[in-house]
Order: sequence, then structure tokens, then C-alpha cells
Amino acid sequence: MDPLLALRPWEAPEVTSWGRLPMNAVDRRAGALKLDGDWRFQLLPAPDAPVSDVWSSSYVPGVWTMQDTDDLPQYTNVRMPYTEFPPQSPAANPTGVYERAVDVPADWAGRRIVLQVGAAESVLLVHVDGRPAGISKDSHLAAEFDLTGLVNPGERTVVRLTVVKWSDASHIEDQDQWWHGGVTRSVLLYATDPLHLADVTVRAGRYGALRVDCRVRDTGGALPDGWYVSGELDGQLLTQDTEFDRLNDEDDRVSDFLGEARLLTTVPGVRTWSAETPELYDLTVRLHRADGTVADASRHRVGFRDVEIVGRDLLVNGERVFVRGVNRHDFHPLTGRTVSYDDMRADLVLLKRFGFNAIRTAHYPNDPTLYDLADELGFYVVDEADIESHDHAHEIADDPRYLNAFVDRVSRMVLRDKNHPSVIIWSLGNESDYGANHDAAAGWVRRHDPTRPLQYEGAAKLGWADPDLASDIACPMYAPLEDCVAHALSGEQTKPLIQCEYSHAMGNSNGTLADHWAAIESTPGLQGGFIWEFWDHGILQRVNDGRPVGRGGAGLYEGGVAAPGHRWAYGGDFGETIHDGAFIADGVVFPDRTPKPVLYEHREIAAPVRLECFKHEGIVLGNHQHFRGLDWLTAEWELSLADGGTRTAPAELPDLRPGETAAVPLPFELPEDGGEAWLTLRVTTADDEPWAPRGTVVCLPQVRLRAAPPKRSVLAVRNRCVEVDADGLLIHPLLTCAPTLSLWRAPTDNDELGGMALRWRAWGLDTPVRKVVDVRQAAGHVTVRAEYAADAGVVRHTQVFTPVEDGIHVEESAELPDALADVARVGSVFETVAGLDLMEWYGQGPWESYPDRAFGAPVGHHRVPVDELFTPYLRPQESGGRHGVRHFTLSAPDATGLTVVLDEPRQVSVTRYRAEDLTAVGHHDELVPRAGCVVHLDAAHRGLGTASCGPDTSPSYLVAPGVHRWSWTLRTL
Ligand code: IPT
Repeated sequence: MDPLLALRPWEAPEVTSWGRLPMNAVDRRAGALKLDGDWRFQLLPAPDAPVSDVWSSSYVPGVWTMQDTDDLPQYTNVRMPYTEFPPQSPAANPTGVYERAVDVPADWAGRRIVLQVGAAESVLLVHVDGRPAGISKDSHLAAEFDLTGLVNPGERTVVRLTVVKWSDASHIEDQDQWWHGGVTRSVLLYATDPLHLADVTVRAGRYGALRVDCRVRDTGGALPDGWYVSGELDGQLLTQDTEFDRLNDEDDRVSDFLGEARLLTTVPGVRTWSAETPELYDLTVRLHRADGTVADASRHRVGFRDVEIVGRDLLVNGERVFVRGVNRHDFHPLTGRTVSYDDMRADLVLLKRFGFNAIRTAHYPNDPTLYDLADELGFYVVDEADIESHDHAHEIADDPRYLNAFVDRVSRMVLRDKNHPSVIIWSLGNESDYGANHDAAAGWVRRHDPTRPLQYEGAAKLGWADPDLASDIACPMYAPLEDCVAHALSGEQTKPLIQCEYSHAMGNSNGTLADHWAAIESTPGLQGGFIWEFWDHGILQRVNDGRPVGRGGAGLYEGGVAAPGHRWAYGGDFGETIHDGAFIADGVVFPDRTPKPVLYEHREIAAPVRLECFKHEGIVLGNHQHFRGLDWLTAEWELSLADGGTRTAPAELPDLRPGETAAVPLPFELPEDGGEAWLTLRVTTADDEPWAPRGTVVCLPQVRLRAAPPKRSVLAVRNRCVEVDADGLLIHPLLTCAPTLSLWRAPTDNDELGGMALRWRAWGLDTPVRKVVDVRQAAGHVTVRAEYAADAGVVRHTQVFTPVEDGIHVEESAELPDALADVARVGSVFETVAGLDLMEWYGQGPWESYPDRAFGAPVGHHRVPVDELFTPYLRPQESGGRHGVRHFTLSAPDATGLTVVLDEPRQVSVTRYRAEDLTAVGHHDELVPRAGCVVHLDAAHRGLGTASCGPDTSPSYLVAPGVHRWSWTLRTL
């Protein structure tokens, strides 16, 4: 039997690898043969099933689960998709066999030949021409195998990669994501001189000191005499550390089989690296033979920066930086886990544009290119090891059989990524309880890389301040804001508090994000956190046969929506019975990277320039960055008058250092009339940035210059009357459904998973029965009293309709019994005739906003087609709301339509869907838009919160019982 199979390595956690080379940071991409493309492929039912003569093909890098096999993607969060206990795997264990012939270049004769498999999940067995070459686990890191003795340069060799899907390792790769199988990153074959750089470690501090440590080996055996290394940084030669060499020479323990050399320099006036100023230098390290010829070389990009913890602050270059982070998976809707350079760049560009400066590589080391891009574009990275044993966390954390795997995974990540300035913190993994295996891994990191802090949520949760635990950061997940603030004020805090996950972005969510940041920025000890998460992991699926579209699907989606006949699949959509539904759709972007409205909220929260206040001397402007001035920005003033449109004027940004403020004169004469007035500073990039062309909006800070004047009382007009039908329902030529009371919204994911929707349904709020109690006509008014009977009590609703100049004024009140504490909304709902396709309003916008997610939506005059008001969340739910609307118009192309003027800024939504349309279906593509508009005017609307995973909204955003009053005027255009 094949020796690799005989070992049954898929059920042996002690076996983390066999024949695998040590991880290192030498970049071998240049000059390598890229073995990407179609490989011969067959999918076996189990790893020890016989390989047949029947081959299909599979694309590498890629997952077979999305390439026309019968093994389809499956989504589970915490639970394993099978019942076998660690380290066992199920008997049905899909195993992909990949084969391809490779012509090994003849000029590689005499060289060391290495196969690099970028990533394979979850067990990789390598054979070359039928002979065993190695084994590797650790699905998100590369594995290298020395094939020198197995291949003949100038001849054709058959490389076989056998990839076993389920293994002991699956139990520690139980992350909240799709399960796939395949070779997910590129495969390379490269050659080096036998005398080669085995590793290069770069340390570069903020005062310009650079140290480069090289490890040198010769596969021939002992190192040849006279080898040496040299280095160049942006063309400047580095100095060999001869003292280091001398000490090594004198040290008997240093053998001739491992060479170590150190290069040094100090760069005067160094340009330091930070997320705001990602300054990089080019380093080339060369390994020379005694005669000076170059045996090997390695290129690196170097950023000079320090990261340290002082007291309870995490400092980058001495500055307490705010961590505006997001959790990011390697994800793509067509390729699953395989992500291209262009895709990763697009991810990071988008994050930059929306004010993020940090990434946690949830929950495994991401594609290596991600770190190059983070260095280049400027992100702080929490680099996380591929360990999540969620379902069996407690057993595994102390299981000695897994000890090796923990240390292996953490150490390999550190060895790969240690030279990236972007990586500022190591993470031991996610949701794996806390045990001796973690301490072992932590010990390895602390010894190997004392230059960076280490974090682990599983340890931190045992005590945010406990110095003995394997976490230098208090990095909880979903901690209530009050707890964070209380900790920071307690006097007990010993570590920086940076939440590893917070503000769960599932569906229409991220309520109270601005409240979090107001507290973070004003409470010493709080430094930020990482939003959960970047992606909605919807997989593009054909509706007719239920299969993933796969690589060929580019162009089958746009603006967050799948093309007709397609949809974004979530858990359960591939016929799995064990799954966790739409919990996989919890990102700030749609599966095609279209931003969700929360990103505009975040952009404003992260604004580098703020309008602090409006005082008599003018507008106080502040620079809220850590390292930069304002010279990279340009701005324009915008004055929005409730009754007078918008005016603009050029703005001059003052020369402010970080943290400074200055007053600038008010750029406009405020007209006497014009009512409420708001001033916005439209801040854009002054030049092309690597992540944004010149003119890209960076933020839109705003101050109110004048409040709305008190409302005048409504004057009824004589000789006109308001018509209602026998049920007291308003008759109006533009309305197809008269205004009635609404106490319900299509539950958001937060409403459902937080238990609110259950309560609302139990109260009967989704189907209240309206009964007219009384209709009275008097002095031109019509008063309609109705009762809405819900199971938890009766809501009394009154509408008073008054004819006014060219319209109808409606005064409403609703009385909620105490039993109805905390409902979704209280307000009016009505429907219009078809054809009113444009909405224009004065209020917050233009993007969707809700009471607890309205910081980033400036007040102004906005104009959006009705079809674009709705946000196509994967699982249909309440969506499309606009906060703080003062008045709006719905019009047809011929300018006919209606206007609604509200008594005060209100939550309004105009969509094509009733709440019941949204609750009736599970996917966006199943929605059938109505021809008219469904309009909600809310006296009160519950905040969104984040209760699908984490805290609900805060009490101030709840809808209280008691009497609610609101009024509005409906006019025909
Ligand atoms: C937490 C996980 O770390 C993350 O992977 C994701 O599942 C997130 O929650 C929710 O989407 S763990 C959770 C049990 C708190």
C-alpha cells in the first residue's frame, strides 16, 4: 500500500506534515514555473478508495465544490457538519486527486527543485511519478517539498496532489464559513542553487534602524567556505555585522550546516510606515559564493515602524492609533476561497475609501498577496492562525495530540508574515477555548518575535486585565459598549481594549456604530475594534439546477444583485440538511463587493476632517488623523437650505497637524428666510491616491447652522372636503391603499435572531385586525377612530383629515398599551398609483439610514429613483429607510405626483414592497416588485442594533408604549 495512505494521516493530528520544508519568508514567485490551470482530476468517495482511469479536469487554484462535482459547498457556523468526534473523520470523505505532467527544465540540472502548493484543504498528499513526496496540513498556508531527488531535469514528471476533505484538521478549521475542498492557491515549481537563502528576517524601527537576519543552507550538506550575504536598501548598501559573524565563529554550537548572517544600517531621516503613510523601501538580499557570484537573492518591501504597548495603549510609532478594523475572509462568489490579486486589491481599495485602517485575517492566514497590499496601501493587520476548534473547543485546547498542530500553525504563520510592516499583532486563532496548546503556541511566538504583541480572544475572555493570559490585548467579541467603557473607567485596565469582533453586519444592521465610536474616541483605554465582517459570503448559484456558477460567472451580477435566473446562495441552498442559513451573509459588502449603506456610516465615523462646531467666530475644523496633515485633501462647502436648495463655495483647508483645530469663517451669508440650514464640507482627495483617484469623496462632515422655525398652524380651507369610505379609509386619486397604522416591519436578521420578531408575532403585530370605531365629519375635518386588535392588546388609532390649500393635512395618534413595549415602528403606511418613480427629499441621505445608523447620512436635498431606494439584502427584510426626512416628493416623468410635508424629521421609507412581501420569501430574487410605491411615515422606528450576534440597540432607540402623535400634509403636484 502507498505509505502516505497507510499512515491514514487524515485521522492523525500528531502528523502535521511529512517531508515538508520549514516555512520561510523568501519570496520565490519570480522565476518559478506556475502550475496553475486545468489538472486531471477525479473525486474519490474516500481517501483510500482506488483511483480509476476515469479523469475529468479541475482548475487550480480552485475548489472542486464549485467546479461541477457532486460534492457541493456546505455552510455551518459552530457545529461540525458530521458527528465524528476529533480526531475522527466520516467514512464518506471526498478526496480530490489532481494530476499533471510537468516538463522540468533541463537547465535546472544540479539545482535544488522545490514544489510549492499555495494552499490545499484539508490534507495534502504529494506524489511525484508515483513516489511519495510529502504530506501537509494547515489549509491556509503554503507547503513546500524538496523534489530534487525525485525529478530529472529535462524530463517529464507527473505530479499528483491528493487532497482529503475531512480530517483531524477539520476539527481545528471549524470556522464560520463554507466548507470546501481543493487546491485553493497557486502551485509553483522553482529551482535554486543548492546554496540558498533558507529564510530572511527583517526588522525596521521608526528611527531608521534596519536589521536583516539571514539563514543560509546548502542542500549538499555543510556550507561551502567563504559564502557571505549582501543587502541593498533603495540602492544603499547595508553593512555586514562582522561582530555577529565573529561571535558565531567563536560559538561551538553554531554548526557548518546552518549559516547565519546579519546586515545592518540606519536610514537617516527615515520615512516611517503607518496605515496613513505606507512608506516602503525596497530591500534586496543576496547570498554570494566565495568568489562573489550570486547564489540566491530575495526581495522584500520594508516599512520602518514600531509597535508597542505602553500602559494600556497600543502605540504605532509612539502614537495611540485608533483601530478602525474589519474582519476579512478570503472569499469570492465564483471561486469560493481562491482570490486574485485584482480582487484583493479591490477589497482593500474599497476599505480605504470607507475609512478602514485595519484588518483581522479572520480566521486564518490570508492569501500572501493580501499582506503585500496591506503594506502598500496602509492597513494594520491582526494576523490570525488557522485554528478554530469551535464545536470541540474544550476537548481540543488541552489535547496533547493537537499540541503539535497548534504550534505548527501559529509558528508557520509567523515565519511567513514576520517581515510585513502591516502585521502589528499576532493572533492565536479564534473560538477554540483556552488551553495548554495555546500557551505552547504563545510561548513559541514570544520567543521568536518579541517585536509584536500577541492576542487571543479565548484567553482574553477569562479576564481582560489578567497579565498571565496569552493575550496582550483585551480583545473581546461583541462586548456591550457599557462594559467596555466601564472597564476603561474602572482603574483596573491593564491592556489595550480592541474588540476582535463587534457590530455584526448581518442584513440591515450595524445600529449604534456611531455611539461606539463616540465612546471609543472619548474614553482613554478604548482603541477600536474589528467589525464582523467584510463579506456577505453568498455564492452565485443557478436557480434552475441549484449548482454554483463557478469561474465563468463574471458579469452575472451587478450592484449587489444576481442576474435573472441566479441568486446568492446561503446555507441550505445546496440541499444541505445541516447548515446555518443566512448567518453567512453578515458583511458590510454584498457578495460582489457592492457597498452596503453601513459603509457610508463608517466613512463618516472615520472622517479625517471634522466640523467640531459652529460658533460665532465661525466653523471649527479639526484634523482627526494620527500622522498626516490635510494637504492630501481638498474640499468644498455646501449649504443646504430646507426651503431654498443647495449652494456651494470653494473651501480652503487650514494647515493642521494631527489633533489640531482651527476656526474658519462661515463661507456663506445665511439668507433671512430659507428655514433650517445645514453646512456640509465635501472632502475629497486632492490628488490620485493609490486607493482612490483624485476627487474621491473621503467624508462629508456637517454642522447645523440654523434650526427649523416653529411650524405654523394648519389652515383649513372651506368649500372642500376630504372623502373617506365606509371603513373610514381615505379616498385619494393618487393612493391605491389609504393610510393605515403600521406597527410592524419585515424583521431584520437582528429582529429575528435577537428574538424581537418572535415577540412581535406572538403579539400579533404582523396581522393586526383593524376595526373602525367611528367616522365623524365636522367643520371640514373628518375624524376616523379605529382599533387595531393585537393579541397583546388593542392599539387605538385616530386620524384627523383636514382639507388644506391643494392638499390634505393628516393628524394622527396611536396609543400603545404598556404590554406593547418595544415594537418595530409606529406610523402610517399607504400605497401610491404606479408611475411615481422618482423620490426627492429634504432630510438625511442619500443612502439608507435608520435611527441608530444615521451619522453618515448628511441632511440635504436628495433625489433617488424609487427602485434604487431599496437595499437588496440577501434575505429580504426591512430596508430602504431614510432617517430625518422633512419633506419629500414622489413624481412621474411628467412631473405629476405627490408631496408629503412632515411635522418634524421622520423615518420614511418608499419601496416597491409591503412588509409581508419581504417576509414571504427567503431570497432577493424571489421578490416581485409592485408597480406603485409602498410608503411608510414613522412617528417612531426601532433602531437596528446588532442582536443577530451581539448587543441589541440601546434603550434610547426603542419605541416606547404610550401615545405617539404625528402629522403630515399630502399635496398633489
Ligand atoms: C463569532 C465568530 O468568531 C465569527 O467567526 C462569526 O461566527 C461571528 O461570531 C458571527 O457571525 S463566534 C460567535 C459564537 C460569537
